[in-house]
Amino acid sequence: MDKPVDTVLEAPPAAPFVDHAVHAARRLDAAAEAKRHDAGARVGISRAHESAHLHVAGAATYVDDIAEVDGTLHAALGLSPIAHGRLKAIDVARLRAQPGVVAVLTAADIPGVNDCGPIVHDDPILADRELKYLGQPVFAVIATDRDLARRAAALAKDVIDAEPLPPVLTAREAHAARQYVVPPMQLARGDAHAAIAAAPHRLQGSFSLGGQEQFYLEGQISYAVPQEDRTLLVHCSTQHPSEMQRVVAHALGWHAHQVQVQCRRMGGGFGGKESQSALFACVAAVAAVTLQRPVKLRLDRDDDFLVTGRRHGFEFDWDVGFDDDGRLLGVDMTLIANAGCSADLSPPVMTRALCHVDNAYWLPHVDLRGYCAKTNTQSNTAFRGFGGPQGALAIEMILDSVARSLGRDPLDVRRANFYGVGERHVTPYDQVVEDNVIADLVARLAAQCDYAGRRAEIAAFNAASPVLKRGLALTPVKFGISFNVAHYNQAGALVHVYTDGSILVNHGGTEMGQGLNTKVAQVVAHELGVGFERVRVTATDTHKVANTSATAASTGSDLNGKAAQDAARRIRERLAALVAAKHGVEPASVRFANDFVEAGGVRVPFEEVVHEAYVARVQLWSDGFYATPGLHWDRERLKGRPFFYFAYGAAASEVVVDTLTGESKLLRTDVLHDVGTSLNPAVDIGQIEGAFIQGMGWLTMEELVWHPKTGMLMTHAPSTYKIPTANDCPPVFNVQLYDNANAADSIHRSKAVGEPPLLLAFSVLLAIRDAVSAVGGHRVDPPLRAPATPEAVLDAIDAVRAATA
Ligand code: MTE
Ligand code: LUZ
Ligand code: MOS
Repeated sequence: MDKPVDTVLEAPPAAPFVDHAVHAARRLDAAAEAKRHDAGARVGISRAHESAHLHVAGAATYVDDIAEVDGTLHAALGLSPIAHGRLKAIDVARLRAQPGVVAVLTAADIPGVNDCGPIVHDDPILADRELKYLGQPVFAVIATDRDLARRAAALAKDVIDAEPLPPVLTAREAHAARQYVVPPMQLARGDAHAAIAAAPHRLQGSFSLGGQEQFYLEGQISYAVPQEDRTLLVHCSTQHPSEMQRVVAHALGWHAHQVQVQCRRMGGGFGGKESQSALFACVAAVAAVTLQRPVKLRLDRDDDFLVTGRRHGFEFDWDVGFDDDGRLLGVDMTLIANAGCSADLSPPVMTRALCHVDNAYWLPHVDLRGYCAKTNTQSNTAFRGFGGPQGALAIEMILDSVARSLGRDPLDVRRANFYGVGERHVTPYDQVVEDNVIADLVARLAAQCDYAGRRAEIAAFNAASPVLKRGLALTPVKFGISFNVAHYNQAGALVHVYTDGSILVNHGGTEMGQGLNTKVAQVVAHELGVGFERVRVTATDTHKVANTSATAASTGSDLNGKAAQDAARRIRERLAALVAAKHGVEPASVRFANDFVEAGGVRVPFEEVVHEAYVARVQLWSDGFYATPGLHWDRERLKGRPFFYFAYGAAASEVVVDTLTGESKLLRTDVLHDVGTSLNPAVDIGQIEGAFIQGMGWLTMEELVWHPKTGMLMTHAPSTYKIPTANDCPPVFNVQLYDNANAADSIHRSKAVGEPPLLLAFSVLLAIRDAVSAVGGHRVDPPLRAPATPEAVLDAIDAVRAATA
C-alpha cells in the first residue's frame, strides 16, 4: 500500500531543466530505497513532501486561506516616516474619520505590556515616545476591509507629528559612537597578538558583507478570533507559536492559557518568523480583544520589507599571522553586526557568528570581538544560518587572501588549516570536534569534480581571454547543530492511534516547506511498523504541545523527530506487552513491520491489534519528550559544548565574469554534503539545493540600500531587490549526499540539513573573486565586497587594474 520514492523527480521536466533533473535522479538510489522499504523501513526513504499534492494544486491552507469568520475586520499599520525622532502626537481623529475605519490603536491602547522583544525588552509593539526607524509601526487602523484600512494607514506621514533627530544609519557609524544593543562579546583563546607578531607572515584587511531579506513567499500575517470567556485563538504564520502565545498574553495582560496559537504551515519563514511574527500577532490580538471582533493583519510586501528586519550585514576588520604553508597562527578580528534599532535575536546571532569563525579550521590563537551595532534601521533577526554564515565567510575570505599572498592554491591553504587530531581538534570555544570528516569529504569532492584538472584548464582559458575570466573555488562547511541557548534544545509530541489504526501526530515544530512534518510522519510510521499513509501530522497548536521552542537552528527534525519517536515507542511498547502476554512470548520479540504485528509466529494486521488493545483498555495515545543531552554553555566566556554535533559539506563552483560589465554567471556547482543517514534523501537534496541558491542570492545579487540621509530602505520590493530564480541555477548542478552516519545519537543517525548548506554558496563568491583576481594575474587581492553585484565586481576589477598598472 505504501509505495516508496514517489518523488517529484521521477519524470524529468522539459528543458531547460533537463540537465538538472537528470542529475537529481541519478543522485537518488531508488532501488536501494525500495529494498529498504520492503524490509519495513519508513525512514531513509525518499518521499514527496506531505503537502506536495496540495501545494501544486493551490489547495494548501495558509493563514489567509482560512475561511473568515463573519464580522472579520482588517488591520493595517501606520509607519514612521522618519528614521529617528520624538513622537509628539498622532491625529487619531483624522484617521477615525476615514471611510470604513472602525478603530485606531496606538501604544496607549495596549492593555498589557507594550513590548514584543524576544530576549531584551526593547521592542515596542507600537511606537511610544521615540521613533527608532523609518517603517516602525506607530499606529494600527482597523477597518471593515483591508483596502480601506491600508488607505487610512497610508496617511501616516500626515497624521504623525514628530520632532526629527539625527539618525545613525550604518554599523560603522554606530560602532564609532560605541552605540550597541547589548554589551560587546569576546571569544578568545591563547595569545593572538603575540602569535601574529611572531608569525613569518602577516596580513590585515577589512571586508563588508551585506544583509539579506528572507523574502518568504507568504508575508507576515496573523488572524485573531475572540473565543468565549476572555480567550483568544490566533492563527499566525510563525516559526514559534509558544513565543507568540507568550507575547500576545503579555500584550493583553492575560495568562498563557487564555491564548491559543495555531500554525498549520508557513509559506516560508527562513528565520524571519522566529521572533518577528510577534508584532503582527500582538496587533491583531489587541484589536480583536478590544473590539471583540475577529481581526486579520496581513502585510503588503513593501510594508513587510519596511517593518521587519533580516539577516545582519557585517563589517569585519582582521589581522592574521601565518606560516609559509598558509597555516593561521594567530587571528584577530573585529565583527560589527548591524543589529538595527533593538536587540531582537542579535545576541545569539553574534554568538553563533563568533562560534563559526573557525569554520573547518583549527585556529590556535584567536581574539574575536563581536559588536551588535545599534542603528536607526529595521531590527535585524534570524535568517538561515543565524550569524554562522557571516562568521564562517570571514575566515574563508581571509584564507583566500592568505593563499594569494603566498601564491598558493587556496584549496591547499584550506587543507593545511583543517581540523585534525590531538589539540588540533578543539574549537576556540573549547568544544572538541569529535566527528570531523572534512578532509575526506573535501578530497572526494575535489576528485569527483576534477578540481585540479579544471584549475589548469581555467588558467589556460584566462591566459587567452582578455575580457571573459573564469574562476573556480572549493569551500568547506562545518556547522554546529543545536540552539546556542542550551535550554531551547527540547521538544514535545503527541501521538494518537485511533481504533481504525490511523494515526494523528502533533509536535512542537512548525512546517515552513522544509519537510519537517514529512520526516516526523516517517519516524512515527517506522516506529509503529506501518505505512506512511496511515500517519497524518496536524497543525502546530499551543493547546496540544506546550512550551515549545522555535523551529529553528535546523533542529526541527532532530528535536521533534525524537519526541515523536518517544511517544510512538511508548504506544508500541504497550501494544507489544498486550500481544506478548497473549502469545506467551517476550515483549521484545514482538515485531512491528509492513502494517503487521508478528509474535509467536502469528501475523496480525496492525489495526486488529489496535482494536484489541482498545477493548482491553490500553492507552492508545501518548505524549513524548526529548532534550538534547550533553550541552553546556558559559555565556560570559563563550566556552563550553554548545553543539550536539557538526554537519559538514563542501561545494566547488565555477563562474565566468565579464570584466567589461561586471556580470557573472555560475556555470557549474558540485556539492557533497553530510546529512548523516538521511531520513528522506529527496527532501534533503531539495533543502541543499534551495539553501545553496538562497546563499548564492545573498552573496551575488541581493542588495539592500538605505537612503544615506533619510534612512529609507530603497530596495523594498522585488522590483529593486533581486532574488535568484530557477534561471539562476547553474546548468550543471551535481548534489550528492556524503555517506556518514551521525556519530551522535540523533534521530536515526540523521543530521540537520536546514541551514548548513547555505554556506556552500561561499564557493560562488570566492570563484568570482578568483576570476577577478585573474585580471591582475593573481598578484593582487581583489577588494571584493558582498554581494558581488556587477557594480561591486567592476569596483574590484578597477582596483586590481589600478594596483597592477
Ligand atoms: N526550507 C523551506 N522550504 N522554507 C523555510 O522557511 N527555513 C530554513 C530551513 N529550510 C526554511 C527551509 C531555516 S532558517 C531553518 S532553521 C530550518 O529550515 C528549520 O527547519 P528544520 O529545523 O525542520 O530543518
Ligand atoms: N540560537 C541558535 C538561537 O543557534 N539558533 C537560533 O535560531 C536561535 N534562536 C533563538 C535563540 N537562540
Ligand atoms: Mo532558522 S534562521 O534558525 O529559523
